[in-house]
Amino acid sequence: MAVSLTLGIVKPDAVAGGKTGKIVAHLEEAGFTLRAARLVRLTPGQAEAFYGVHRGRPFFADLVSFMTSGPCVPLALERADAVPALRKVIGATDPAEAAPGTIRKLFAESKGRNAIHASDSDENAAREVGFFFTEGELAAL
Ligand code: FUP
Repeated sequence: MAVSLTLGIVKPDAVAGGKTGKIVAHLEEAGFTLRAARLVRLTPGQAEAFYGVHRGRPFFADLVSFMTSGPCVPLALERADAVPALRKVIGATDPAEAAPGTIRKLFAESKGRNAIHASDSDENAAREVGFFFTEGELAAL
């Protein structure tokens, strides 16, 4: 089990709802170490670029609107097998289908407003960590 990095984002619904601390605590209790974090409000251009793989999908405009509706908290998270571990901890995209005890089951409102993002592959994790954080920020520990 190699130690690796993944990207999580506490989404605007969870930040506005005062859930950031509880979600970060949940991640730390699940064995993740914070390597970088910040509070940022995405521009429409940034949200469109980040979710570019979903461009053209019926929910894309709502997704960009939601992700730019308020601040979010990107997190660079380190753990053994970080990508699959984080996907397991956050649960299914739709909280109605998420397993008990997962972050989306505990904190998400709906499939669209679902509290947290997690990278879905090592390749995307590298791209997404790099989207928000520089090498220097990750190394400065
Ligand atoms: P996930 O990896 O679980 O975040 O889900 P996806 O990458 O499939 O989708 C990215 C985001 O688009 C979701 F978090 C929420 C939004 N989405 C919808 O609003 N409706 C859908 O049917 C699918 C995704």
